[in-house]
Amino acid sequence: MAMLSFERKYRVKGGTLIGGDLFDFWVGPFYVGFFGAVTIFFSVLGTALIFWGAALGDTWNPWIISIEPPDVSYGLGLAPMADGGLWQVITICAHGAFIGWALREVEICRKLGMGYHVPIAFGVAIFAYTTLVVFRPLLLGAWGYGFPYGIFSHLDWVSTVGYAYGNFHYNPVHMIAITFFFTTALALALHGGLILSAVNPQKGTEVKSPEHEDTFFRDFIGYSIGSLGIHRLGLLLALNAGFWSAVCIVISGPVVTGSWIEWWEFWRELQIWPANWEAYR
Ligand code: UQ1
Repeated sequence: MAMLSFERKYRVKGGTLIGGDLFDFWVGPFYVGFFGAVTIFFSVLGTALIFWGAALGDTWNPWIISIEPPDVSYGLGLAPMADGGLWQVITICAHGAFIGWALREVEICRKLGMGYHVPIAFGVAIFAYTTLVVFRPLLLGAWGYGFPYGIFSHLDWVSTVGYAYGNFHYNPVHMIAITFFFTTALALALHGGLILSAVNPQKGTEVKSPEHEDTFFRDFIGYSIGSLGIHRLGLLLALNAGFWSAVCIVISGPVVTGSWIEWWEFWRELQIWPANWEAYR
């Protein structure tokens, strides 16, 4: 069905979670809904507060502007606006905008009678952000453990926190997260390459079928996961990348203190090694 006639068919009232028919309309191609209004409200307010914070700072260089969280001495209390309070309100606005965006996706899924896979996937990204700026600061007892909102400043935060635990690459859950990121890239490269090789052929040659795609991988590695399976695998890999990223940082400090390098001493300390191990050399 042509896109425009399909849209005419599906653009009907209903499926909203909140607000009834009040926000149930489109602006040009964009569905609005109650959560579209929520997202616009928090995005505009949050962006304005970032400009306020930038005006209080000493640079307009977009690379250097930074909205800093409060000092850890404020603990879990509210800080004055110019001393980390802006960061706290901007964090609330970010959550309002992100969660509004996710629920707007849910309403669109409901209108179309589709599954909630896309908002659930986006929810995992929100969860990773919330872990950094809410869950971990709560567990450590101060909002000052959140990361600053700036281009270079957040990179410096990642570097400093990484080295505060010796060397973050020795964090085993960080290893798991990285492995999922790399495997996601491998899966998307294989999938994107396979689809283009089959359905975007040279001029004058025929488009190939899913049987060609399956056969390529059966000939190559003796197994094809299938055209539905590859998308299940891709979603699984990508969600795990975000999830284990959140886990690897939330355990750094709240669960494991000190160095991730020394953490591996547990292996030497296991009571499975013979006392006279040197005799075996
Ligand atoms: C695959 O087997 C498959 O099924 C035909 C795809 O669907 C189009 C793919 O995109 C890819 C990449 C594979 C190969 C993947 C594995 C895990 C064997």
